[in-house]
Amino acid sequence: ADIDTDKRLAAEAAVQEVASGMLVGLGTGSTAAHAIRAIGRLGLDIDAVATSNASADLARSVGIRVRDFADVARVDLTIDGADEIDADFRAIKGAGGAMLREKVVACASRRMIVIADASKRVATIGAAKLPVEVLPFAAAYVADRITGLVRSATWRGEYLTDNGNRVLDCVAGAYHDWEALADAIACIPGVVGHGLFLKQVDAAYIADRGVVTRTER
Ligand code: DER
Repeated sequence: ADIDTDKRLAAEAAVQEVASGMLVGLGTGSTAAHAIRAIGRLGLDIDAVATSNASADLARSVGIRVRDFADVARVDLTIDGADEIDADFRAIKGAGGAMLREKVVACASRRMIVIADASKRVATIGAAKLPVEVLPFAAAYVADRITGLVRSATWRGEYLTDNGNRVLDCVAGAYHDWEALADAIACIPGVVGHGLFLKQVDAAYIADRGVVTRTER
């Protein structure tokens, strides 16, 4: 099976956990898009919240009722992709630029599942760039502060997130204290989000050449 088929298989396996009456968090990216389409095909009586405008549009296009997350405090189940996920269920997310809303929805979820093809499964996170969402007002200040914390930090051009913020793609390197790094980055005033998901993931569905493996934290 090719990579996209694996993404679809992982998504379709995870979507079996969606039940009528649930409020479901919809992730962002190409793997999450497979989950959104699969949920649409199930035709269940669910409400959804989306982690990006793109995912909200896709969900509505396949008949899923999407609510404004601002009106919602708790989510039953969130299904989302990742750039990397390791054996301790630590993930790096944000290649798609949605990590701030993804983090909020993941933290509001009773259960959060990562779906991915095998290329995302790593022994330990850190090879993938670590995206940091930055308030434009604070751009130069945050870039200066973050340089002391990571190996390198590069602006994702003029890209703006759904929240109107900019993104610094950081190379953390073979870090050992990811909690300390996450805290240090998060407390820089002007940083509004980052892609380290160290505690949010409860389970993973990983597809490798047509075979899906589910693991639980
Ligand atoms: O940006 C994100 O967090 C996405 O979930 C991303 O990490 C995964 O995108 P993909 O499914 O297209 O690889």
